[in-house]
Amino acid sequence: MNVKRLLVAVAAFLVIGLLPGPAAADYKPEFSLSLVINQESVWGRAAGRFADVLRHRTQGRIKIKNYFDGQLFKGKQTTEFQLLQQGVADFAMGSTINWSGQVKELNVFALPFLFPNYPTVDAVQAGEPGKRLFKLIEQKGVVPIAWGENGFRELTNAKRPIRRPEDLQGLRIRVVGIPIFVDTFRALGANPVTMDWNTQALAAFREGTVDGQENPIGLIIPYKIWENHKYITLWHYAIDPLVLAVSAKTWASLTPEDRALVRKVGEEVMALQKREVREGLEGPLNVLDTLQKIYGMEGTQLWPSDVKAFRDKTRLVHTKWAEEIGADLVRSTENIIDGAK
Ligand code: X2X
Repeated sequence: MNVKRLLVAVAAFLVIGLLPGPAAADYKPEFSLSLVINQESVWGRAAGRFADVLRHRTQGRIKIKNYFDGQLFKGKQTTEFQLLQQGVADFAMGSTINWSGQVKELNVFALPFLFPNYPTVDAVQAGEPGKRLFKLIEQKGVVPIAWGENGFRELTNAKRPIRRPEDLQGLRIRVVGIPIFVDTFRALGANPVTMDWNTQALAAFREGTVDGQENPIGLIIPYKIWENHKYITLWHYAIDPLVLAVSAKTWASLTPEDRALVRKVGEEVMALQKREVREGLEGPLNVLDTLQKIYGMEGTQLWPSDVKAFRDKTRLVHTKWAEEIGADLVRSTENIIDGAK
């Protein structure tokens, strides 16, 4: 190589080296991420991890501020998806329950007593139904990154043990403001009351203005619901997946390299989140024992023979909502579940 060529090569190298990295200056100084819950739960900790790791791996180009406790949607948890659509929230780590008003197909996870266990949840998400749901979310202006999990939703109440549908008769049960939950609890003979989690429900549990509620153990413990509700029924009546997603507007503002990085970090963080939230529920620790011994709850574990009575009572809810969700999607979900049994 002659000297001139060498100089050109060195100059080119220097120029490339001095070019600014992916257009950091064009990014917002801070991206927002919406969450309905606090930072104590596995769900909340995952958001902290996502922000920390992304900031580190992008050398500070992407800084995320987590807005816990529903700060961005102020008392309307069922509008979180709209914040993503509008770009008011750049990111959200949200429950499919809260997004099902805008993406009605997400109600498939709330069909009563449909998912028997975790492997079927994973298989459905990884399979055709999961891919279809992600596409539907994307068509609405929100880019889904990865599935996580709040957990199977269990029932707690302050009045009595619940093993049969008759035990639920007349109890005031707080549910999220989505119609499938109202239909389900009405079909079971309860009196469902819809309330926003942060602005209404937590106070209602403390003050006893409702008799019970339904949420995964992963929230029942950190939110100390055991202080007000002595009874817990482990009935796995609905699975509550999470989705880490980003507003399409925000997504378009990122460089391709940063999009790939956000996706990679998001997938890793959410895979770990899912494992963590299941740990202790399926491991050597007997969760019922923990709830009873440590938290003083009285637990009722429903076995398949007990679940049958609840499933029979909610049969019409299934029929009605399978139609709303789309017969194809429900069939393809049920085929995977049946195949795994
Ligand atoms: O409101 C609830 O029950 C919660 C926190 O589980 C959801 O956001 C779905």
